[in-house]
Amino acid sequence: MMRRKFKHIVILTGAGISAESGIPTFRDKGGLWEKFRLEEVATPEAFQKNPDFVNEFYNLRRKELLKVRPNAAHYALAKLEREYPGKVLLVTQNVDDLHERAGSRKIIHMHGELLKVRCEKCGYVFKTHEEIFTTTPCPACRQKGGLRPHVVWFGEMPFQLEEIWENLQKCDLFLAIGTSGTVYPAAGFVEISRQAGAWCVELNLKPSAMADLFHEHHYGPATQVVPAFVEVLLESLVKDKN
Ligand code: BJW
Repeated sequence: MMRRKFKHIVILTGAGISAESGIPTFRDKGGLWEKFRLEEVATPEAFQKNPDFVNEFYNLRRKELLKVRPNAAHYALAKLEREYPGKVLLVTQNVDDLHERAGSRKIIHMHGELLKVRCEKCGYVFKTHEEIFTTTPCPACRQKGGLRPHVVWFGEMPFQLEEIWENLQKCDLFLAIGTSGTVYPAAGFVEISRQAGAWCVELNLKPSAMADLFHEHHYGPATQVVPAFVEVLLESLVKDKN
């Protein structure tokens, strides 16, 4: 790895970082898109056409999320945020809360959060561990039929993009972890940060669709490659001091 002290790190994570916690990815063998057609569960049109089916998909995943735990990769990134003297921003495409449970605090959920629900009638967003149905009233406006998962479907605008862009323009180290590099705008983050002069590193089980754009690659399970990479980053600080 290029040994230097970075001032501003942006980390993008995808489903691969949570795979070893027991949450299926989307596009791998055995992934969610093998069992569900994405057009039937991850678009606003699908929700409009069949809200009960889409709610059931998310109710099921919400229930499964409550059974799993963060893994060594989530903990390593939380340690990096705590111990690294520069700015560390975590941008996740994941809707799970495993980064938070591991201790990460500066985090943007660009594709939303599974444990949050939004009312389309009044805009109220709230946390819940419960199932939601078309018959569930909104706790704020009491209307029925307006609740939906607070996630970003295809064709919808990801959250906090402006803040992400600003950080990508300024960062000097960009890490992409466990993401296939096939869903935009996240897949394009490596190009933006690279053009801004950042050193770009991919950590994944195998090369992603964007692999050629990274300066450095570490392939293997996230629970192994992420903690090892974080240790090297933190050790380089100790060496600098001596
Ligand atoms: C491991 C591992 C282990 C496994 N250790 N690694 C043409 C060009 C450009 C854009 C478009 C286009 N046509 C359409 C679009 C737009 C569209 C898009 O990108 N479509 C593509 C399919 C082409 N994008 C959108 O619609 C987005 N919105 C948008 O563009 O708004 C307009 C806009 C305009 C201008 C500027 C900016 C915006 C919204 C995208 C929403 C995505 N939503 C989902 C569902 C979220 C809710 C839910 O969870 O149900 O988000 S889809 C799904 O894919 C989910 C994920 O966050 C996302 C990315 O998946 P991810 O995380 O990469 O997972 P996988 O499964 O693909 O990969 C796993 C990886 O892990 C693999 O590489 C494995 O090797 C690895 N792995 N085990 C380490 N143990």
